[in-house]
Amino acid sequence: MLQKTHIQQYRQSGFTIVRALFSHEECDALREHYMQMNARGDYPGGESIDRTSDDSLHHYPRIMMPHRFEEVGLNWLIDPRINECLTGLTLLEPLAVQTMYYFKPPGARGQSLHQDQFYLRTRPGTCMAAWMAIDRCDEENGCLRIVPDTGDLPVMCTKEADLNESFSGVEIPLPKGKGAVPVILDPGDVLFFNGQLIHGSLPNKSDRFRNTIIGHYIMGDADECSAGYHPVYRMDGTIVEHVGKSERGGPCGVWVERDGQVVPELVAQA
Ligand SMILES: O=C(O)CCC(=O)C(=O)O
Repeated sequence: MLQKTHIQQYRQSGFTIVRALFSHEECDALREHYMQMNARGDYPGGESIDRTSDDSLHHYPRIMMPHRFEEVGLNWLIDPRINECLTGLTLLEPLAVQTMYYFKPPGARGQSLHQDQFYLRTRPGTCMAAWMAIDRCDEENGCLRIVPDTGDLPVMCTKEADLNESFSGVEIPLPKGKGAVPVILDPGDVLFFNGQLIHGSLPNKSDRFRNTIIGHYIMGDADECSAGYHPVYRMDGTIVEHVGKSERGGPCGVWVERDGQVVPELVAQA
């Protein structure tokens, strides 16, 4: 569970890893459950399955928002262990808004570098992610990569991403000297990180899947978040009514050099 060192690391850098928060047996059960859901092809919303495609992601598209239509997803999203970690790290009450299940089969593209707050638009404050490995996640199968020292950035401006490498079309450019580092996780390890931290993943070059489940949370001081993340749930599974819907817009950050250092500067969005 959460130790002082996790809290210190999170406060300094916007992320921390809690190892073995869930057991291997729990991960096996989640994998089996969602593999069966893919085999039945009966999940609503999100991306549709195309078993004839050359793109392995179309055979195993992400399951979006399972907590909205089945208990396994909701129970994971509001699990007391995750609640305890989020509360301990931020000293705020988490409110749950998103689940995603990624299969990331062999050959699948990754997701270009981004910040979650670009999508969630939590105001005031930021959002949090709980990113749990169901399989071992390493460089070969396209583990998550994070960019150190970015946990306190503003929302950064984006450019077009390379769609051969990424299923998402936008990415944050990095200045010279900054780079993403791999986060190697075993089943049941959970990476917690805030909505400012730049992260993403590269393609799965292995012959293994990279199953993961991801939860997103806005923190209890938030008045609003993007419309797509409603309804907002308390960690007891009840729905919160007071959170509004935030609009797109506002300035974003670009990298500029000042006094020999590359720092973000806010500009109006193009
Ligand atoms: O798991 C991945 O490869 C990327 C997921 C991610 O960055 C996200 O959901 O924000």
